[in-house]
Amino acid sequence: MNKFESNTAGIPEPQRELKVTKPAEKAAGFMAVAKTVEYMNREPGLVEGFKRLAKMNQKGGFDCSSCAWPDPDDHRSGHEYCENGAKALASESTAKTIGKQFFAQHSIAHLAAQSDHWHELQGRLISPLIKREHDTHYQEISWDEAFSEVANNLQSLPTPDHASFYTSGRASNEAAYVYQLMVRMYGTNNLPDCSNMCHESSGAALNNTIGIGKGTVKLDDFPKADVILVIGQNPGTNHPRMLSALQEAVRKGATIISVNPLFEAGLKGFAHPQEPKGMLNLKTPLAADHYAVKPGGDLALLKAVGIILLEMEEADGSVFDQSFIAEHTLDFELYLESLRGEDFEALVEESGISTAQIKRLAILLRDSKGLITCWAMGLTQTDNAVATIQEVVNLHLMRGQIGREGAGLCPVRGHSNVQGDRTMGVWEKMPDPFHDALDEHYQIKTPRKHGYDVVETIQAMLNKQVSSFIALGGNFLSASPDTSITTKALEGCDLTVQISTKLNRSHCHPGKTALILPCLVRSEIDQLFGTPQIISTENSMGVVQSSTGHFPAMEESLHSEVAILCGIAKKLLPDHRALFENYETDYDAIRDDIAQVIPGFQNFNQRVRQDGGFYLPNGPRERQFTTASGKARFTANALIDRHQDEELLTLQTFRTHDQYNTTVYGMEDRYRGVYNDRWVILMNLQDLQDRGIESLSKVNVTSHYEGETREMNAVTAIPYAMPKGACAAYFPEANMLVPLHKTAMISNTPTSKAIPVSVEKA
Ligand SMILES: Nc1nc2c(c(=O)[nH]1)N[C@H]1C(S)=C(S)[C@@H](COP(=O)(O)OP(=O)(O)OC[C@H]3O[C@@H](n4cnc5c(=O)[nH]c(N)nc54)[C@H](O)[C@@H]3O)O[C@H]1N2
Ligand SMILES: Nc1nc2c(c(=O)[nH]1)N[C@H]1C(S)=C(S)[C@@H](COP(=O)(O)OP(=O)(O)OC[C@H]3O[C@@H](n4cnc5c(=O)[nH]c(N)nc54)[C@H](O)[C@@H]3O)O[C@H]1N2
Ligand SMILES: [Mo]
Repeated sequence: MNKFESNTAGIPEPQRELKVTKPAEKAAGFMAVAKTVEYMNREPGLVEGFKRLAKMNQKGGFDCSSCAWPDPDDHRSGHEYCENGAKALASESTAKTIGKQFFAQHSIAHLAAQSDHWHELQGRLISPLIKREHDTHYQEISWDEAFSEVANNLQSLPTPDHASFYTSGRASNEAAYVYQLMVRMYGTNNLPDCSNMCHESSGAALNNTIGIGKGTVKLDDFPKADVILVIGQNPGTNHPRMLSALQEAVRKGATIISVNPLFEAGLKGFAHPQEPKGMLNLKTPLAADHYAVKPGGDLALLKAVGIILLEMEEADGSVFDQSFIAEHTLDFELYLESLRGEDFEALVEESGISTAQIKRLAILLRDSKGLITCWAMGLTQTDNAVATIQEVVNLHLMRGQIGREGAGLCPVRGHSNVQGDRTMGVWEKMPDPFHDALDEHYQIKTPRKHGYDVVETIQAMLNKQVSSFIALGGNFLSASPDTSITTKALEGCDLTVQISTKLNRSHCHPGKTALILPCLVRSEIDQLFGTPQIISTENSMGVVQSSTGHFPAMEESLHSEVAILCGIAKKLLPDHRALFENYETDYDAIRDDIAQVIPGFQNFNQRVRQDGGFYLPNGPRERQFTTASGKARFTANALIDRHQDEELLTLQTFRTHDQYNTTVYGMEDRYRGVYNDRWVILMNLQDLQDRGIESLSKVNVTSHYEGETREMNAVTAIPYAMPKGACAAYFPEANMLVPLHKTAMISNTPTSKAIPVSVEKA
C-alpha cells in the first residue's frame, strides 16, 4: 500500500486559538462594510483604498478581479462591489512590496515553511527573480535576461510538447490570446488551465447538449424568473453580488431553492449593505426551501424529480412543452426511457431527500414559467459531474425553460476572466475551426494533437515527459490535487516560470531553474511603452468589456502580462518578432487580430469601448442550438455505483469566507462560525459520536483510493449541520487528501468534493 504523508501545505497559523460560534443566519449586513474598511485599512490605507473602490466595476473603470459575476447593463450604483471584491482589491493594492532585499533575507526553504496567510501578508512582487540550480535564494535578474532564460530553455527541449503552459483565470483576453498564440506557434497544445479544475464539467455537459460551453441567462433574467435553483454553490462567499440579483427576484415573487449538503448563510438570507435596512442587519429571506442532498446525490435527486414530472405528464398532460421539444430537441425518448428504467425508491435513498420534498420540487418545476438553475463546484467537482449537469439540462429542455425571458442555465464562473480565457483559445483541445482561423490569419501551421490538461501535465512531469512549466498567474501547486505528488512533479522540472503578483506556494517548490516574473494588476495604469493600454474581460454571462487601470504601477518597471509574454515570444519566435513588438506597444493591434480570428469579435476595438461592452453571440439564448444537428439534445445519464465502505465519509474541500482560492486573506469563516484556524474538519454530529470523537478534539483524516492512502493529521473536528456521511475541510490545505487520478468522468476534473475518507481520534 502506498502511503502519502502530509507535507508543507497548510502550515498552521501560530498566533491564535480556534473559536467556534453558531453559523450565521444571513450574509452581508453591517459586518460586510466593517470588513471592507478593515481590509482597506490593512493594505493600501483607507483613503487610497476607497479611492480605488470608487473606480471598480464602473463604466470606464477597471473590472473587479474577484469573481465573474456580471455588472448590471444599465442601472449601476456607485458601489458595484462586495466585501470579497474589496478584499481582492485591497490585496492587490497593498502598500507593501517584496523585492531584492526580501529574497536575500529569506531562503526558499524558509518561505516554504511559512503559512499561505503569511505569504499573502508580505506584499507585491516587484522585480524579476531567478533561482538557478543549487541556489538557496531567489535573486534579482533583468527583464531581458529573464526572457532569454525562458526562450533558451524552450528552444533546447527535445520537442515543444516537453513544455506545459498553465493559465489562471485572471489573465485578460489580450494576454490569453497572445499566450495561446505564442504557445501554438512554438508548437504545442499543452495549455492546461484552472478551468480544468473548475467548470470543465459544465463546459463538457453544455457543449454536448446545447452546443456551447457557456450559460444562457443574462442578469436581467433574474427578476423575471419565478423559480431559481441554486445547486452546489455558495454565493454568499464566492459571488456575493449574486445575492442582490436573488433578492430582487424574491421581492418580485420568485421561489429560491437551495440544493446543498450545507445550508449556507448566503442562501438563508441577505442584508443588503447598501440599503438602510440591510445596514441594520435586517435580512431578506432568500431560499424558501433547503434540500440537504447527500454528497454526489444530485443526479439521483434530479432523476427522481424527472420521474414525478413524467408521471404528472402521463396523468394530465400538464408538464411537457411539446412544441419546443418537437421543434428544438432530439433524443427525448432516450431520456424518458432512462427515467423509466430507474427505481424511484433507490433514487430517493441515494439523494438523501424525502419523497415529499421531491414531489414539492416537481410541482414547483411543473408550474414555473421561468426557471433558472445556477450551479458551481458542488456539481462540477464530483465523480458523475457531467451526467449531473446534463440532467439539469434535461429538466430545462422538457419544459422549454431555455432561450426565453426569465429562464435558462447559469453555471456561475469563478475567476473574473476564466470564461474569456477559454474564448481566446486557452484550452488544450480547441476545436479545428479555431486552429484553421489561426493558421489562415498568421500563415502558420498550428499543431492539432490535443495537449495536456492539469492532471495530465502533473503526470507528464512525473514521467519526465514535461520538463518545463510556465504559469500565467495562479498557484499551480496549491490549486492542484495531491499536494505532495504535485510538489514532486514541480520540483522535478528543469524550469518553472511563474508570472505572478504575490508570493505563493508555487514559488517555494521550484524546478532546477526557476523564475518569478511579477506583473501589473488591473487597477494599475499599463503604460510601459508610453501609451496607456486597456484590456478586456468576459464575465459569466458572455459580456465583454474593457478594464482601464487608473492608479500608478507599484514600480515603474513592472510589466503587464502582455508585455511579459511578448518579451518571451520575441526571443522564442524570432520569425514573428515584429508581430509581438507590435502587440506589446499597442493592444488595439491584438484586438484587431482577435476580431479576425475569433467569431463574435467584429469591430472589437470600437465595441469594447462602448459603455458596458457587448454581448458575445450565444445561439441557445435565441433557441438556435449550436450542436451539429442544430437541436438541443436530451441525454440518458446513468447513475454510477458509489457504494463505499460503511466506515468511510465523503469529504468535500471548499472555501472559507476569507480567501480567494489559494490566497488566504484572513483567518475567518464568519458565516460558518469558524475563526482563527483552517486546519479543521466539519462533520455531522452523529458521525463524531459513532467514532467516539469529542467535539473540538483532534482527529486524523485518511483518504482512500485504489489501495493508496493520504493523511492529514491533528485536525480539529467541528460538529456542523450536514447529512450523515458528509464532511468538509478547507482548500487548499486539504488538497493533500485529493488523489491526482480520482477525477470526474469525461471532464477529468479532480473530484475535490468527493473524497472517501476515514476519520479517527488523533
Ligand atoms: N471570495 C471568493 N470568491 C470566489 C472564490 C474564492 O475563493 N473566494 N473562488 C472563485 C472560484 S475560482 C470559483 S470556481 C467559485 C467557487 O464558488 P463555489 O462553487 O460556491 O465554491 P465552493 O466553496 O467550492 O463551494 C461549493 C458549494 O458546493 C457545496 N457542495 C459540496 N458538495 C456538494 C454536492 O455533492 N452537491 C451539492 N448540491 N452541493 C455540494 C458546498 O457545500 C458549497 O456550498 O468562486 C469564485 N469566487
Ligand atoms: N481541493 C480543491 N482544490 C481546488 C478547488 C477546490 O474547490 N478544492 N478549486 C479549484 C478551482 S475552482 C480553481 S479555479 C483553482 C484555482 O487555481 P489558480 O487560479 O491557480 O489559483 P489562485 O489561488 O486563484 O491563484 C492565486 C495566485 O495568482 C496570482 N495572481 C493574482 N492576480 C494575478 C494577476 O492579475 N495576474 C497574474 N499573472 N497573476 C495573478 C497571485 O500570485 C496569486 O498567488 O483551484 C482549484 N483547486
Ligand atoms: Mo474556479
